[in-house]
Amino acid sequence: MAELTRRLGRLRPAPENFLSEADLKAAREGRRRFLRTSLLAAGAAAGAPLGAQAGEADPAIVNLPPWTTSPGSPVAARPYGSPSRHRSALQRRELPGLSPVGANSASYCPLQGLFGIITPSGLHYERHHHGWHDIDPSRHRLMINASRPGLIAEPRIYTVEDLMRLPPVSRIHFIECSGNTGTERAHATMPTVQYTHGLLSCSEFTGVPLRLLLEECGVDFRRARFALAEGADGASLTRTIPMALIESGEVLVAYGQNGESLRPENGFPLRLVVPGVQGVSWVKWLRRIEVGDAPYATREESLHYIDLMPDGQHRQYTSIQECKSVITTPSGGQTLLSRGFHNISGLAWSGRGRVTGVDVSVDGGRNWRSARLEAPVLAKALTRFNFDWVWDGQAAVLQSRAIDETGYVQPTPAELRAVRGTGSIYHNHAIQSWQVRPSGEVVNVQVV
Ligand SMILES: Nc1nc2c(c(=O)[nH]1)N[C@H]1C(S)=C(S)[C@@H](COP(=O)(O)O)O[C@H]1N2
Ligand SMILES: [Mo]
Repeated sequence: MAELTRRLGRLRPAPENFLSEADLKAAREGRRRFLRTSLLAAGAAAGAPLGAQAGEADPAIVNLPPWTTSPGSPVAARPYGSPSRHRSALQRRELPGLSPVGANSASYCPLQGLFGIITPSGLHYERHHHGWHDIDPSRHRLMINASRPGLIAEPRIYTVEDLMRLPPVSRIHFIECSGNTGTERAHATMPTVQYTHGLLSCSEFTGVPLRLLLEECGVDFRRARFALAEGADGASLTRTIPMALIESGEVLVAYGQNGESLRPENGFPLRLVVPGVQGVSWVKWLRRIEVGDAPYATREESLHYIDLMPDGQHRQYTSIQECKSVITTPSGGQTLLSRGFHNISGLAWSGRGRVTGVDVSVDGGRNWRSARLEAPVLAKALTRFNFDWVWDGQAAVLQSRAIDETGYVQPTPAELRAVRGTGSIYHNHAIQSWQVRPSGEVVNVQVV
């Protein structure tokens, strides 16, 4: 970890901001103007209105820009659209030194630059145990079989087209790697929210409830209490899924993501969607479901994805991602360029259902006030919250604390450590703190 942190020290903060250098320059100029205006309006407290006085000769108003005086690009210039080049700094990023092999690695979602709750598919975080493939869907199959006779009436093999002919459902859900925020379990390490919380994304997934397929195969649900999901990648990633989750109808065999087919990195042509459950169970490039009557104790559930508890025992088959939240703006690596009004914005989620509230503290957890939850607030999906804040230029520590419909309150790092210790790298869902320095710089700190 020390090595990792040392390497990270070399990361330049600028690319972690979603603002381009030009944006930052403009913002700094705006700040100078702001200071001038504040001086003029002597006595006016923090909270001076944004924007310049219209009397000022702003060249962006006075001179007609080329986009007003010339024709734009033709409609057919981009058969498949892409983001503005002015937002090219907004990228998923790999953690330097996390893995010596790019095919067994992760990329982090730039949460600091996203709005609302849906993750653009091209910025969805990635975690591959053995790299990704762009699988030819015509050569892909989903087989459903059983570990022993009697659990299923008829094993079946589905093509992707077969599945797309069945009645589809579309649902918005978050997916979070259980290793998300794992680096922060003992102390603050990562410089930005992208690296502390970026193994998190939220999409609208479209597919077929797995229950429907199992019903078609005549599964004996009284005896088949578990299912094994298997991926077609070289990792042959396998995870046990409790049948109760499948019977609830929530588990999907998905082919759609945000209105189009899954991206290859996210499992095209088929992936399992297991709402509320840790990312590893959302098997990508799904090729097989085996129904059985006992958990499978695969490599990914006996060697990895187990939680070492303070008493030396391992928790196995942990799956639900607990209630958690994080402030994404302002967050580590960003800089507040002026005193005055700042919107504090963040994300909250719970693997157990809906988020019912988010509290925000600007003084390191001494005082809390409720944040606004923005619609829609959906079960097992990201929820966006916003909070009005006037920064007085003093040091501040920003925190958010989420509560879900089961009444579970997101714990402090100390509370979580008291029950879980620091041995596990998984399931750290403790409160995150960002310190705002008088200089306006925002840094990762841990308040226990
Ligand atoms: N077949 C297969 N499925 C997989 C993985 C994998 O390596 N192979 N990685 C798992 C892990 S650990 C996570 S966190 C999620 C990541 O999904 P994403 O890459 O779409 O974000 O996929 C899971 N499903
Ligand atoms: Mo993961």
